Amino acid sequence: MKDAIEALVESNSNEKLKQIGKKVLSHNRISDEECVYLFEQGSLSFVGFLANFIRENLHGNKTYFNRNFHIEPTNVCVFSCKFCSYSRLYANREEGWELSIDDMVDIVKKYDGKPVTEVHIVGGVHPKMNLAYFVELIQKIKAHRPSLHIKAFTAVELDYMFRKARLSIEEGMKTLKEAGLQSLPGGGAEIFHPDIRKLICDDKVDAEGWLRIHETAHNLGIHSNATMLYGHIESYAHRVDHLSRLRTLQDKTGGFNTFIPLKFRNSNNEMSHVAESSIIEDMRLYAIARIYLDNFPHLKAYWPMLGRQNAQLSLAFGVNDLDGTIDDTTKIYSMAGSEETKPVMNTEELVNLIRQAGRQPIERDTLYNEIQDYSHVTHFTDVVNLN
Ligand code: V47
Ligand code: SF4
Repeated sequence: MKDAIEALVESNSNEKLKQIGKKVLSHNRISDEECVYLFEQGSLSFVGFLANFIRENLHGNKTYFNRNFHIEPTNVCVFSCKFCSYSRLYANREEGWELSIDDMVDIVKKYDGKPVTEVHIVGGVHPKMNLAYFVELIQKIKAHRPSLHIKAFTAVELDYMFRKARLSIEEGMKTLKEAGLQSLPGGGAEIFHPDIRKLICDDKVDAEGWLRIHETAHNLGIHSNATMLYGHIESYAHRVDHLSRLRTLQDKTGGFNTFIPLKFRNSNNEMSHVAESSIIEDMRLYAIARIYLDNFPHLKAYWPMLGRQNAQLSLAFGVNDLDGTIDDTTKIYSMAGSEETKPVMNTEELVNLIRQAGRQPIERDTLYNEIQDYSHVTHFTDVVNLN
């Protein structure tokens, strides 16, 4: 296999691409400038072969998924990101939803006896849902089901919560950790570069704040994910700036589990005039992210945003994780124009999707400990479709 890729790299008539390819095949890190060049000049097949080489070196054929469900406490939000199809401003909150702690614990109870391992909790930034509210929520979920891993709150939600509570990031994170929070999702990162950030999400936490929150979490032993909202008004240089800041922090802490590119969807938001990226551009981005982020163990395709078939395709372009069953009772993804109007897959559907792509389905927990190899499983225990 390596011989075939070496031959492909060697036969490239572009000397610079050839040098970058050789670097990747000998496990050397590419520079920011080389990464921009890959975005500008790397064909889908060129970056795809390199990314697949890295992916198979790290994980072989293994493709991870997780049995999880989502809770969105509210879609009311004090911020006004231009790409957001989901939030309702606090002033218009009659159009929104606000779940009480009991409502959310009831959602958790619906999974009693089902083999889910993770609850993912992310929502809008509601001015009345403060740190004390979320501490109580986490404690009640943990009291009900101690083994359920709680992955909750983007850096945007945390920044607001801690500032309102007048706590330092470290104090706030420690409080949530003591309550039972175990890891952080990667949302809110968008595009770090200030030139873009000020145009698409001016009023929420900036790049430095986002990175500081994740760094503090890592230092407290809380792992996290990182995202990038791509395919709108950002340039290749902005993407590389974003990836570079993540790679630098990961060198320092090693606390990121996975990188999740989020494809910008243009329905029902203030950026509907911006065209969505092509599938080829999506796959090139996955591949280049896999090549550049040499210190990130995992690359995830978030199928509700990308669509099932494209997520399946991404398994040939560096991706080794498909998130999970997700079971989401709200409408965040269909609102933004995703193909997935109801983001739920049962275990059998997920496993088949991975098998059809010629990969080996492995159920993981949030921290990527392997739970079960599904290569030869024929009988499935359902965890979703509860409604
Ligand atoms: O930060 C909002 C994105 C994110 C749109 O860590 C949009 O496992 C595309 O954090 N088009 C929140 N994307 C979601 C998130 C997440 C999701 C899945 C897994 C994980 C994880 C984290 O959703 C926001 C923003 O970047 N988003 N609007 C849109 N129109
Ligand atoms: Fe609020 Fe998040 Fe939507 Fe921004 S992306 S408006 S922070 S819910």
